Order: sequence, then structure tokens, then C-alpha cells
Amino acid sequence: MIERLQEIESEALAAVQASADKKELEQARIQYLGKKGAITEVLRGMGQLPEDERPVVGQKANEVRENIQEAITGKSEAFEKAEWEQRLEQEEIDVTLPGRPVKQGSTHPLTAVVEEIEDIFIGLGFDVTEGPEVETDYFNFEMINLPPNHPARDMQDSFYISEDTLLRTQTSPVQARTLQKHEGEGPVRIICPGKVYRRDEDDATHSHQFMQIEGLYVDENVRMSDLKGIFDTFVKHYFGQDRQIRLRPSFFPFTEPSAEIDVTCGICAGDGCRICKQSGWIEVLGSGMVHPRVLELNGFDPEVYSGFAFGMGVERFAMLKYGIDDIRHFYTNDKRFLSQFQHL
Ligand code: 2U9
Repeated sequence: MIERLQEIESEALAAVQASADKKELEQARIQYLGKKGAITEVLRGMGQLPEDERPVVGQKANEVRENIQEAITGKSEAFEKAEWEQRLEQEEIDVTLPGRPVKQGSTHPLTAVVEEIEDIFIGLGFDVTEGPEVETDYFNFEMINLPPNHPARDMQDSFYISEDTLLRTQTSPVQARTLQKHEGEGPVRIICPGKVYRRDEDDATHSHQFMQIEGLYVDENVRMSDLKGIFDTFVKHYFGQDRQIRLRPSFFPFTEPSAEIDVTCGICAGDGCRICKQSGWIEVLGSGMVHPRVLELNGFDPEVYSGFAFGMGVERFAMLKYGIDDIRHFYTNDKRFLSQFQHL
């Protein structure tokens, strides 16, 4: 039996050495060390041996098994090493290649302009206040002196949700809500940025949804000269120190007197060009002294308090500053447009 074991050992070692891959090596392992393998067969036959010979044969069988196992482990490691080396060679990485660029988003130009305007007004002592986009007819129209039969309330011009709720047509209801919250006690100094909705046909200068910033300053002794001073400062900060403003008489139901605010043209510096339609001035804001009726409607005594209010279209401010010729660019999300504002 000892001879048989020696025979198995040399046969097994030769088979292990001769195996060409992991599969053949596994076959050799099964053939010699497996449950039905050559060594197990010898051990099964041990029962027929005289008792004193059994430990010797058993010891030899263990020795042979260990030697074969050792050879298999060695061969298996050699296969793995070869496989690893082959992979390293095939999967060579050129660490000198330039990396793939990481695509980075950027602030939307309208957001950037809103934030810039907010910063200027915060510096002038204003708070930023927001309110709902779905409004009641009471806050959207009635509280800013637009009575039920007023033409601005026409179904043709606004998106009504029910008889008395609609998508706000301007951010004025936020100012009305804020005045009412203050219960007749000034000062109120706020700007109200947000989306507004009107039933306009979309074209290069009109959008059914756009961004507005309106503002309000109510206190004792607020005058038209305060309005002028604030807007001279604001325009110089937003458009540039070399710009001037002028006020032109206008009309709004919620302000009296009312004024359009123009700024000197940034293209021709006031000489006249295509952008300012040869006038040297560009209209940028509507404004005026808050109508006494509006103060009263919202709980402020017009004998004690006065104030100014204003409204601007954010798209227009962005278009003028960055030379954008079509309002629809802000809403079509074309990456070729948006990626030009990475610096903002
Ligand atoms: C209250 C009191 C007064 C808001 C005002 C304007 C002038 C104005 C337009 C500018 C261009 C709207 O975006 S636009 O189409 N706005 O000209 N808005 S004063 O006055 C108010 C609002 C609320 C309680």
C-alpha cells in the first residue's frame, strides 16, 4: 500500500505540473484528493490491513496528500500570478492622458440679476419679502386701487383660477400684505422679487410669465426726492457710475404722482443709437408716490404716512446689462445660452 501511495504521489505531482490551466488543475485535484479520488480509495482499503500496519499507511497517506495539496496550491498561485500579469499588460493605463472635463452647472442669469439687485437694496436698508403666486383678487387688485370694473382686471389679461383667485399679475399683493401686517405702523422698507403672470402673446419682448421686483418705502416724511436719490444710487450700482436718471410723468392707479424712470443709454452714452431709438434714454422702471387711497386701504393713515413704490421687469434689466435680444432665451434652457453665464 505504501508503494501504491508513492505511485499516486508521483503520478499526481506529474499531473499537477502538466496542467495547462486552472480547469485542468482542478480536475487533477478531484482525481487525486477528491471524495472519490485515489487517496480516499487507499484509505478505504485500510480496514483490510493488519492493525499494526494501519498507522504507518495512514501517516504516509497524510504525507502524500499534503505534498499533492502543496503542489496544487503552488501551481494555482502561479496561474493567478500569470493571469494578473496578463491583465496588467492588457489594461495598461496612461496616467499622462488629460482627464475628462467635469460638467458644471451655473447660476441662471435671472437668478444672478435678482440676487445682484437684492444686494443693492439690502445695502440701502430694504428687506426682501416674498408672497404667494396664486393670489386673491382682493390683494392682487382691490388693495392697490384697482376696483372691480377696472379694465386691468379683464379675463383677457389675467390667468384666473376661479372667480376670485388668479395667478398674480404683479408682485404688488406682497406689498399690500406686508403693509397690512404692519397694522399702520411704519417704517416699511421692502423689495418683493418673484414670478408674475399675464395673458400676453410670447414674443422677443413679452412673456406670459416673467420676473418682477417691486418695492415700497413707507414712513413719515418720505418724499419724491427720496425716490430720486434711491434710484440714482441704484442705477449707478447696477449699470455703472457714469449713468444718469431722469423722471418722466406717468400714470398708475396705485401711485400719485407717477413717474417712469429712464437711464442714459449705455451703448451711445446719451448721443442716440439704435438701442435707445435715438433718444439717448432707456426706460427701466415705473414708480411713484403711493396713492393715499392705497395707504388707507392697507391700514396706514395718509395724513401721517407717505411713501414711494416702484416696479421693474428683471428680464429687461438682464437683457440691457448682458445684451440679450430675446426674452424667450431665459425660458428655453438652451445650454449654449446658459453656459455663457458661468462667471456670474
Ligand atoms: C402697493 C403700493 C404701490 C407698485 C408699482 C410700478 C410702479 C410699475 C411696472 C414696471 C414694469 C410693472 O414689470 S412691469 O411691467 N410697475 O411701473 N409698480 S409703482 O406700486 C405699488 C404696489 C403695491 C401696496
